[in-house]
Amino acid sequence: MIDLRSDTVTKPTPAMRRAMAEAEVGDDVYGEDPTVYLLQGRAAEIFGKEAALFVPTGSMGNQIAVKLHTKAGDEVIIEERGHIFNYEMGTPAVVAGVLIRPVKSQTGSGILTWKEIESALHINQPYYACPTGLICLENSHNLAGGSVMTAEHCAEICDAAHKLGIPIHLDGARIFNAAAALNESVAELSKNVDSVQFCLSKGLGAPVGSMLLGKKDFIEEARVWRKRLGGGMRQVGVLAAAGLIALEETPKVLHLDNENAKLLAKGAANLKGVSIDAEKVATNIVIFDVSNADISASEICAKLKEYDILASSFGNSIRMVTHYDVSRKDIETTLKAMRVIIK
Ligand code: TLP
Repeated sequence: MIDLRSDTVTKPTPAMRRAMAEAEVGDDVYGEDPTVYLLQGRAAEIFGKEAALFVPTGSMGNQIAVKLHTKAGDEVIIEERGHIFNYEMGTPAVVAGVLIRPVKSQTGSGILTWKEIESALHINQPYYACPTGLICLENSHNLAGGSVMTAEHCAEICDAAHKLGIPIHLDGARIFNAAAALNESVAELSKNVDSVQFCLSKGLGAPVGSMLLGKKDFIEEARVWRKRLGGGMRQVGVLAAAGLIALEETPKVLHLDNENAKLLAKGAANLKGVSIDAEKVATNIVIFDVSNADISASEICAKLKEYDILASSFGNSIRMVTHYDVSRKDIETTLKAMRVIIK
């Protein structure tokens, strides 16, 4: 199988499996798991943040951040295709009692400008408007085709928001892919944000887990909310051990996933009825529109399956995500199959 549905499908590498087998563990709810502490310390060091917390999923990391930065009745500004808004099951409303104010990115890149954010803010408004409590950014931006935000752009938004007393949370599920594409450190890409979440279990290849980072007090509070939400895990060093390897080793090779995505996008762009601007594919996500093809997106995915290739369709679009377990040869095989299917 060539599984391009997501980078969440990677299997732990032999080195991860060995580390998991040998991990020193303790009860992390008692704060006694040495491997979790190592991972949290290392993540905080890499990101230049005061503290980090190991959480089971990216969604939990994001939602704890939304909860901690806001109060019920606040509004949260987010680009309209943002994951926190579209794919986290309404949790901001359920857990934090906040409203999402989705904002369209006029360029289509998914990367909001400060001007776009500013026009959606509610500050010092009459009593009937929901005050803006938080701005959420996403880098890379999943549904916008893995687009990236530069460190300068993020810093500009943070500066302007902070002047108004509004915090910023960064959903950096794939921030290491963005860092590889921009040739920038993840610390720079998240420098001025109040909190950042990144996933160990996506492009980095670990089987489970995400990290939430921020100030020490914020992370202590996050620890309470993790437990409240059922995310207090016990001898979880077995997972943190894989996470440590993912964090140290995988960023060195992520540029390959980005290059494979580019190759895939270029090949897809040449097919009749397929629309994608391959030049804009910067990281490991490739989303293309097939409305002008004589076969639907879901039919294309069903046919690809006959070639042992998995991809996801939504509406008239298909998403393919490259990762550790997909080689350049797999991309060539996929393009070959697509050339037969999309005539
Ligand atoms: N994204 C998944 C699906 O939920 C769509 C995927 O296959 O891409 N932020 C971003 C930007 C994400 O893409 C995801 C997962 C998350 C957060 C949530 O991470 P998990 O799945 O660990 O809760």
